[in-house]
Amino acid sequence: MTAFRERLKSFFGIQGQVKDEFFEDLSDLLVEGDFGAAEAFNTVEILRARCKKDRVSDPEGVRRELAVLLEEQLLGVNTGAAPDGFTPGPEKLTVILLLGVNGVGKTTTAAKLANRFRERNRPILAAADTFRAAAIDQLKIHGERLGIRVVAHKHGGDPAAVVYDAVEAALSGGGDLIIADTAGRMHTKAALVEELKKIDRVVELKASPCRYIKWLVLDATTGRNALAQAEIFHEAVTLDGVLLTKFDSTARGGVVFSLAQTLKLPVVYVCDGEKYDDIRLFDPQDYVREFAGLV
Ligand SMILES: Nc1nc2c(ncn2[C@@H]2O[C@H](COP(=O)(O)OP(=O)(O)O)[C@@H](O)[C@H]2O)c(=O)[nH]1
Ligand SMILES: [Mg+2]
Repeated sequence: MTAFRERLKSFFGIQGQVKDEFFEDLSDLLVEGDFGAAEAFNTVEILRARCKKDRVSDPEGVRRELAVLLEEQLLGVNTGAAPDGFTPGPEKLTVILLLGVNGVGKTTTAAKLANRFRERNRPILAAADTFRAAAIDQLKIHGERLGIRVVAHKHGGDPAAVVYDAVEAALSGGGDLIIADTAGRMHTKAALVEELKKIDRVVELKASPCRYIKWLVLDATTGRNALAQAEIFHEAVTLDGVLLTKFDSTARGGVVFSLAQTLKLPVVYVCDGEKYDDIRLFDPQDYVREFAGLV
């Protein structure tokens, strides 16, 4: 359990009746847990009103009300957002684009997803991060270990061309799911948008009708910075969801509520380690119970 969770747990562990400053302290604590100031304030105001209405005045009762409230916030945007494999429908293919800044865990997560989805699908990994030579090799190594096909070009090549070849490989019988690792460079938003527009065009022309998904990978340990990244990417390319990585480390986790409240973005998976199995579907109820120290 992280130090933050310990704090939250002991905060609710005190005896006696809650007063106004209890709610103020709670608001500060949520901010420490990576809630934004505005989201923490709003959440605590609603909580205070509910506790008054329901005549809840003990810390344990407030904690339970908080859990209900947080769960509602997540359930509002997380309903049915998390698939675990794709059943073939009218679409020939599913194309998943993994976006995100350097080092958040895109390549690792691409391998984890491919490994996980192969129970229901025939995945192909596309090395569309052609910007870093190491990324291509890294993905190839995962592919070899897992026995999953990797479509790759040379370092410096065109990412859209890699996706093109991956789609071709899939449509000629090699698979039904493409997981594309991208460079997701953010140094200029215009460059990112341009690169992705080209990939969009390839997917639309070549793979259609397909299920086309854009997931942003965020490092949970970066706290509020993760939200800033999500804002930029979402505005640039309209995301379908978020994957949180490195939840095994010091992540406090409040950013998930900001993603839901301010961007209406669901979290689909949480990764908590470097092994292939260290990925699980995001479960709003479990997440809140963990966050609020109820487990
Ligand atoms: N502890 C931990 N490390 C992770 C996790 N996901 C990725 N990593 C590590 O983070 C580092 C960067 O990952 P990588 O996939 O190369 O990131 P990329 O630059 O976004 O492709 C590597 O050392 C990974 O092993 C996770 O869930 N937990
Ligand atoms: Mg990478």
